[in-house]
Amino acid sequence: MISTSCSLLGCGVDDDDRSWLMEDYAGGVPKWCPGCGDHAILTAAERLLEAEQLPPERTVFVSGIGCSSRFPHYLTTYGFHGIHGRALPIATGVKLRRPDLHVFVVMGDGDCCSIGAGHWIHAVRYNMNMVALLLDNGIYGLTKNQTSPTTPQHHTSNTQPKGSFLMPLNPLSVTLGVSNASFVAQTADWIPAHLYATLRAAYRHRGFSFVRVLQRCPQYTSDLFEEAVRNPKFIEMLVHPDGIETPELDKIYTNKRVHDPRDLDMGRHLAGPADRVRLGLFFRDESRELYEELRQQRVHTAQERIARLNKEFDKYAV
Ligand SMILES: Cc1ncc(C[n+]2csc(CCOP(=O)(O)OP(=O)(O)O)c2C)c(N)n1
Ligand code: SF4
Ligand SMILES: [Mg+2]
Repeated sequence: MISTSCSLLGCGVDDDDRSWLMEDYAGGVPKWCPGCGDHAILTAAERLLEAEQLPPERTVFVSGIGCSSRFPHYLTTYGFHGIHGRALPIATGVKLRRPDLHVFVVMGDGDCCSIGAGHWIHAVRYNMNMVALLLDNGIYGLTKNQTSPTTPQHHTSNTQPKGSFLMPLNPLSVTLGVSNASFVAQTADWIPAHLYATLRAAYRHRGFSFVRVLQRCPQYTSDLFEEAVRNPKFIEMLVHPDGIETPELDKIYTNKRVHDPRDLDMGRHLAGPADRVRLGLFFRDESRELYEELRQQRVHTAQERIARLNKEFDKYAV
């Protein structure tokens, strides 16, 4: 941190006097495997925090359980390492009570699309102003190699050693199918410029921003994105002046498709099966209603909160 302010401790220095560097947001040393895509996603998040100058004490990262869900430990913002599959209801509660906070949710594919699937659908429908990141490595990483809903068909794992029986669930199509969806994007951990631009667009969107990040897990699904990592021809960038633009990548990723993110039907079509990986903004609509505005609640003062707590405790006093 550059300046000397200390408004948290009540020294009376304005928040405006403070400024933050990327390293101010760095928490514990990540324990992820070498080459894990989560490292790059964490770096992109730190870049965003610095660029947007988000005060750590007004920013919350909420997660469930999984390798990806260790995210809050590695940041100095507030964090809530929650329960498997329950990151979204926790974040919903935080945002409803404290709409002034910047809320980010980090989930794995097991966390979001399996045990947390019910919460995911309703969080999209609630459309609260927060960023939800699905770090999709197509496997349960933390528990060491079990099939998840996004595991490709025939991929072998500890739970399905003869190969996954089912077609994988498509997180983009699911999200785009929920009423009140307002921002749906896809990016990849190995393309830092696109990853950062996507996080920035998601943060700036007014509403629930769902970002699926294709995340490499060299430990259990090392072949999952290999073709797309090695050969940019396997990637198609969705581009539009109102979408996610990365001109610095133009010479590398030459497959481009103009897609107006207001076109939901086309967004759904593009999210469907394809012979290449599509990255970019599939849909955005800022006019959709936010649940926290429909349910606007007054923020209580510290004294009021203490009084309410004491009243509650008094009920159980012997
Ligand atoms: C209620 C409950 N069920 C199961 C588990 C065991 N568990 C912990 S993490 C996890 C899956 C993690 O996979 P994913 O969400 O894809 O995250 P990743 O580790 O791949 O980042 C499971 C099944 C648990 N902690 N709690
Ligand atoms: S098991 Fe996979 S997802 Fe977990 S830290 Fe290692 S590489 Fe990353
Ligand atoms: Mg996973």
